[in-house]
Amino acid sequence: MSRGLWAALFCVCLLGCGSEREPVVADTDDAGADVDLDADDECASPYTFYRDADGDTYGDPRLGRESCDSIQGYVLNSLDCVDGDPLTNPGAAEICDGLDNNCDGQTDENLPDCAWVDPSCIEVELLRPEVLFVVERSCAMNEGQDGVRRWDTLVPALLAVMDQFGDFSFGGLLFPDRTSLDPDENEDACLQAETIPFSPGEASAAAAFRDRLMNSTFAGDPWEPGQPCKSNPDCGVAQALGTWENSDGRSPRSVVLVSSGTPTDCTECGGWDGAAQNVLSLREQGVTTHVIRFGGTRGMASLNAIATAGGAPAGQDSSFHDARANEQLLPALVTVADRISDCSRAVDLVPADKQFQVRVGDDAFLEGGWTLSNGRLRLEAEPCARADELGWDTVQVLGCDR
Ligand SMILES: [Ca+2]
Ligand SMILES: [Ca+2]
Ligand SMILES: [Ca+2]
Ligand SMILES: [Ca+2]
Repeated sequence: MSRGLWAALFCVCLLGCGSEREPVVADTDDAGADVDLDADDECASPYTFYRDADGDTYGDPRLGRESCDSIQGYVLNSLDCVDGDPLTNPGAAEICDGLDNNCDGQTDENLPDCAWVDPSCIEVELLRPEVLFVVERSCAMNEGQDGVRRWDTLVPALLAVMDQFGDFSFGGLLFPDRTSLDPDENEDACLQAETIPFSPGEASAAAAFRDRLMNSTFAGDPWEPGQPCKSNPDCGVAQALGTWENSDGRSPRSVVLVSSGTPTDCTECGGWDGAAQNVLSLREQGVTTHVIRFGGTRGMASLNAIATAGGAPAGQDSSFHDARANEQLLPALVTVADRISDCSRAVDLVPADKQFQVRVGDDAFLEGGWTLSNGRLRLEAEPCARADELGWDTVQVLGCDR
């Protein structure tokens, strides 16, 4: 056997020879025809050769043949992942084409600017979670700590969460309602909360709620906290019930109730018991209610009851999220929003005959790192962290022809 032949054989074995024995190989004559180096075809220990149909020197792992001698069109390795394409093999460079060119199981890896989409692919829509803030603006919100009233903590915290979770649809309502600037008139009545409802996927409600919140920090605005100095979370929750009347019910929906827990002398909507009942009714409609106690020291049992009925208790010690102090509010809101996000999104109709890939920014995940079932895309830790970092708007679900 020539030195050159041994060198060639060594190279092939570096790429994955399964056997440690000295292989029997064929040499070729000057015309290129095989010459049997081992006259005895019935050797004791034959080798497995693999079909190399595309001639790239890498074999098809599915098509092995045992032989003592080399076979034309066969090689000793089984490393080709596409044996119909000589440009796809472990020695090839990865290029941006939606395919795994180097047979490492990953597609378009380490190509930062690659966002290749096959024209035969369709995009599956991710549905935005719909979150309705139900926020107390009673006179309790004019109290506070260290000279900072609760309202001046609450408004920026709500705006910050709406910014941070920009892929949610937000709506909101403030209770108690105040339609008259005459305090006496408002003191006489336990008024309903006024809702800023939203349509699925629309940003306009969030913008309207934002404007209302920002204006409410100015004295004289109808929605500044204060009169009537009564709290009616029962009516707030009752208003929430009607919010999704025109919704198609596909998006996951949540209420986030922010209340001081101050007892109300308004019972038009059933008081605390009525609020818990309405939260149960919301749950029957698929709406989860999260409760944040902001400031205040009272109403804890009632808030616990509402939070338990809402289906998303905070933890073992209390069912509501506790933001007794101003600085606890933003973390509580973020915790709730994280739970609503839950590394998952509802998805629009998923065609069954497609092969799915999920992209988070420029990273593509053909399989692994995510599950797509029961109308929900769920990302595992790494792609979820990436989605949180880049924003869920960068997450794409593509269904491509197999
Ligand atoms: Ca091949
Ligand atoms: Ca190939
Ligand atoms: Ca690859
Ligand atoms: Ca590629």
